[in-house]
Amino acid sequence: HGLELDLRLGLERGEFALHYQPIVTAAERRVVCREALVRWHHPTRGLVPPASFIPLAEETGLIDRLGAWILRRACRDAAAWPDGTRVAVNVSAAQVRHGPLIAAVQGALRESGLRPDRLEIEITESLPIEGEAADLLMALRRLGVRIALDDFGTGYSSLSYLRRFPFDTIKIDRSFIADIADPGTAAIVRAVVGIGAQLGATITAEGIETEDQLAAAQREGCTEVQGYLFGKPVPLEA
Ligand code: G
Ligand code: G
Ligand code: MN
Ligand code: NA
Repeated sequence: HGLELDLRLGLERGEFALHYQPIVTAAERRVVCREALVRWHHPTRGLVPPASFIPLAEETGLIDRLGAWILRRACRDAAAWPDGTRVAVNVSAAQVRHGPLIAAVQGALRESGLRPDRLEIEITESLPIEGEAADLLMALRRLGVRIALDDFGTGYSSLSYLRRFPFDTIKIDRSFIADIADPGTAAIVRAVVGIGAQLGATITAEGIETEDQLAAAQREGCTEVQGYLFGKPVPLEA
């Protein structure tokens, strides 16, 4: 597999970079977090999007090394942010299932000196929270790291998921925001906000692209928002 070899070489040659997308308060649009999104600057293929190499990295087990690099880089970057904002890092189900994720998180925190509660790990409903995965997530949480549920509402088991783990943040999938002008969809968002409040979780609305969507998300009670309206993923310098 040509791309697999390239992936290995790319890790050695430092071809990966992190882009960051801001997450802001709904009320004041104050930046509270930045989500790290990995990019691959391939020498001949150009910019390869994560959807084209994350699945391959998962299949080949390279995700553990790539994931460790992402965590180290994100924590080091965030430690230098003077405003004490959080950094969010996406983690694949494969990393939680069999990866040495705890050691990677601990190493990244120790090396960077980042306070654990400034790191938020994003997982999706594609990860069954049971057995070792549940233990690992709880261990992360005991380190003081925040755990976010990404793309909430797109899986087949959204509600039972909330029962299985005390998430610090629930990110409502952008498909709900795209359709929030519909009263039925707005009612679902409102209900999720209510559940989140009872559980003590922060509710983030993803994929806000227009002022109308922002107004609606705010009206339904979302406290944090993310989307192209506030900024696309960009290199740290930007
Ligand atoms: O940035 P972009 O919209 O191309 O990201 C597409 C998807 O790739 C995201 O939804 C996310 O699930 C995944 N992704 C992006 N960055 C990372 C990362 O650092 N680690 C993992 N595991 N997945 C990522
Ligand atoms: O699955 P995850 O939420 O991690 O995916 C993050 C990706 O979602 C980002 O890399 C970005 O490309 C995409 N994204 C972020 N904000 C918006 C938005 O406002 N509109 C759309 N269409 N995509 C977005
Ligand atoms: Mn995410
Ligand atoms: Na998402």
